[in-house]
Amino acid sequence: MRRLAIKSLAILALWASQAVAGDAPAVLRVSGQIANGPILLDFSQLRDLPQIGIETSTVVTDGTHRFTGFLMRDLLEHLDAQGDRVMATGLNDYVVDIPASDFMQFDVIIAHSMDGKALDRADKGPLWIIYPRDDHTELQDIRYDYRWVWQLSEIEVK
Ligand SMILES: Nc1nc2c(c(=O)[nH]1)N[C@H]1C(S)=C(S)[C@@H](COP(=O)(O)O)O[C@H]1N2
Ligand SMILES: [Mo]
Repeated sequence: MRRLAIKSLAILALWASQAVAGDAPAVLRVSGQIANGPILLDFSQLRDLPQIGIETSTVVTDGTHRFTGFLMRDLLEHLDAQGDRVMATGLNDYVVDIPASDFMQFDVIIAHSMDGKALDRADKGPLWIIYPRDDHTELQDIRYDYRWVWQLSEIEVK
């Protein structure tokens, strides 16, 4: 009984360390070719990255919106990522492979807010990959629309 309790505690501690990054719940898991991965990041860690705004239309909203988040290339650099692709996964298990060259060529952000309001998990949140669609005609293409992963939960560097 006593041994069992100790074992349960150990499992609980492990679960806690995996589920919680810092003090707050994790919102993004990053795995694959990074310096110290896999890593779980919470909102406060993500907000420590330089915050960027992008004003753009999307294929799933009316009109233009102001998205706030951080540059994908800043996150990858921060984690010392080595790879030429990123596999992005959403909470609904949607998965897409994105060439890392997109992040050098364009200011692609991982947005946490739209028009100053946190993205809702029930809608496209908590995180949504946003391309600066209105600034580049070549981004107004179905090949890029696939890469706007909403409800983003994990990225794997390959
Ligand atoms: N999490 C998640 N992101 C996603 C998708 C999805 O099913 N789940 N669909 C993708 C596709 S195929 C496109 S064209 C765009 C727009 O999808 P929507 O019109 O279904 O919202 O979002 C992309 N991001
Ligand atoms: Mo699509």
